[in-house]
Amino acid sequence: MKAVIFDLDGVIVFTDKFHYQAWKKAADDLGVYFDEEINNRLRGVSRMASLEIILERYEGEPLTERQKVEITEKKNETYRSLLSTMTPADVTGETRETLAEIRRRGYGIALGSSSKNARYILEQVGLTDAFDEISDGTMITHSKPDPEVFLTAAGLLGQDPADCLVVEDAEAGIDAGIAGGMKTAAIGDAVRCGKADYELTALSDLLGILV
Ligand code: B16
Ligand code: MG
Repeated sequence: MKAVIFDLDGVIVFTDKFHYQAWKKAADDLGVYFDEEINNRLRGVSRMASLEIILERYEGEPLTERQKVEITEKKNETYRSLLSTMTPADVTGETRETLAEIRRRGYGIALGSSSKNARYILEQVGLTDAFDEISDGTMITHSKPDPEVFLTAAGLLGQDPADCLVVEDAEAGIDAGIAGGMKTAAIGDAVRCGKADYELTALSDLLGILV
């Protein structure tokens, strides 16, 4: 392996609670039931696809595409105001040291996130410089499990996908890595799917893989 492509939410930072609060507000406005379990299904999924999952329980008047866009825009405003409270203290020392050591060992490092807020989050937590390249939700048309975000990252790094390791917390992300012909490492929730080449209990486990 020559490079590592990291997912953001659920791997480097943990913004689930903010997504939950913002989607809960949107769901309450729509009169739709929403809980943590439904929120877990939104992991790694794009903003509009997340709304479609929430609307599975919607029983009101059919919504137009324009209304759906307005709902996602409003959700994003709530989400960004919550993100504005993030600071460098929201990234663990273990995460910072693991990224720094991987760089020291000569591997390329990229971000491969579905989020359109990825750059903002990295700025908030002071991690922008830890990545050589950033591929995010603003640069792709197909969301995970499509491999586009990871293939874009590999392209920016100038690496063959087969030489890249994708680190993911979502099954959709592991599927995307596999579809892109990359090696995959699962952490958190994604371990349960049993599809990854490596299963991590902590991010620093990567240092035992990337020798
Ligand atoms: P945004 P990741 C994903 O980020 C999140 O896991 C997912 O819950 C979210 O819906 C998606 O980004 C889009 O985020 O609304 O900020 O564009 O895990 O791929 O880093
Ligand atoms: Mg994730």
